[in-house]
Amino acid sequence: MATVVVVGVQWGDEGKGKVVDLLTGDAHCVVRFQGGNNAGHTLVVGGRKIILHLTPSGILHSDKVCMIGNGVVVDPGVLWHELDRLKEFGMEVTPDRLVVSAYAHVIMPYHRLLDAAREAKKGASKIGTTGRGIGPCYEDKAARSGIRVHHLLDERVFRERLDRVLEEKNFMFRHYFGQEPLDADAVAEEYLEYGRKLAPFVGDVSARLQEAVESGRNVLFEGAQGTHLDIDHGTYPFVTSSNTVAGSACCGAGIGPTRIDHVLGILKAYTTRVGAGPFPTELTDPTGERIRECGAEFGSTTGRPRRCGWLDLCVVKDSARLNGLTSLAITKLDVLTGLPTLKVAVGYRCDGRDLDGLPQEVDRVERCEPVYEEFPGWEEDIRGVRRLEDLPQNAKNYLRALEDFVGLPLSIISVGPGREETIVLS
Ligand code: 2SA
Ligand code: GDP
Ligand code: MG
Repeated sequence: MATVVVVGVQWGDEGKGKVVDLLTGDAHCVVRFQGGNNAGHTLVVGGRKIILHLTPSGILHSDKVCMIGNGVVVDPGVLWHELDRLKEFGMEVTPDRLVVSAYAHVIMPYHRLLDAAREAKKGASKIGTTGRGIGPCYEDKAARSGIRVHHLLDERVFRERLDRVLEEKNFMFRHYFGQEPLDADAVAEEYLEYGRKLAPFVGDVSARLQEAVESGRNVLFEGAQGTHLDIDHGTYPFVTSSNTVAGSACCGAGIGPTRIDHVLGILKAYTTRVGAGPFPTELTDPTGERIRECGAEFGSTTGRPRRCGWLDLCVVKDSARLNGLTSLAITKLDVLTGLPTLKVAVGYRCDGRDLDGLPQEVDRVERCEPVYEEFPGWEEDIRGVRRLEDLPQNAKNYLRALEDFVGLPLSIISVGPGREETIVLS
């Protein structure tokens, strides 16, 4: 296995959590490198379900180390809540099992307020963010006015930075958004307390990774959101505020590109998107409804209904290029059971021209009409299948066409949410 970056190749919620949990069995450590608690990664183990927002999806393996890299934005209140939930789940997380980078940026209360206020101001043209303060936190990081985890550990430095940044934020709240300003003392008290609790978990993720890699240990890098939500390569401005592509693992964890051996792309057997933005193969008809119902397609963080549509192989092919994928894992194949015909987009018609990839500009994507290939479906329940040869022939044909079109092999086929509901090919 060596070092593997796992990324979603669509618009998120491909089932990255399930696959990372499964692969953790062979890994030494699992690292998150971007995003924050906008992510919702679902694990179903022994019939019990847990949704992780910040903690890497390897955490249920009690002998593995999980790390939150510098590229992640950390809401400390959410992290504590999650660690409490894990304790209730029977998994106590101690500092020898979770390392939080000192350089990760902290989501502050004004980030969450700004996220909501900006969305409200945008009205109908809103992005449909998760409201977790992700964008405003990354903004401050780029503006060099962010608060990093290590700042929480030094009262004087923290207070100085907080006062400076709050002066500007409160001006905005008062004069632009017409809202009450935040009280610096109350914020400082709450966050310094988080700092005290976090202190034993804070460490040098980059150095720990170097150590692991040099001793030949297997490392998993767990992407969040999906390739087409990438701030540069996604359907801008309907994207998240971090780079979600595999290359981001290097800067978001502090490891060089020569250290990455494989990139595994996770795709769903159909497509979903939550939030606004173009989605050429979206189904707004009873078939879309049926997929939402059978696939339980509701946001793992916000509970919002996800938009559903046919598999778009152009989107997957673009992701193969953007991430340098070496193999694919397909999830939720079971959800397609019972659909008489399956459609798959293999190109687009846009402004009278044929295209084989998604255009970069959102208004052009909106004018794209998918060109579909059709495949006959299957009726058999496949959730109990554990070997490729036992899948219905039509399911095998669907998968073969996918591999041929994208030019990559499938290494995992997931046929249910449970860890064991999986066909491992290589
Ligand atoms: P944000 O909050 O600033 O990152 O939102 C910007 C866009 O990114 C999308 N986004 C997501 N899309 C899919 N899944 C995500 N995680 C949750 C889940 C989402 C939920 O696992 O279901 O519960 O609603 C996620 N996080 C961010 C978001 O919808 C915006 O389009
Ligand atoms: P992530 O953000 O990529 O980790 O995905 P989410 O956890 O947000 O959404 C994926 C959903 O699909 C979760 O509810 C998973 O439990 C579920 N899931 C994952 N793989 C499968 C599968 O093969 N079949 C079915 N039916 N559900 C799956
Ligand atoms: Mg999710």
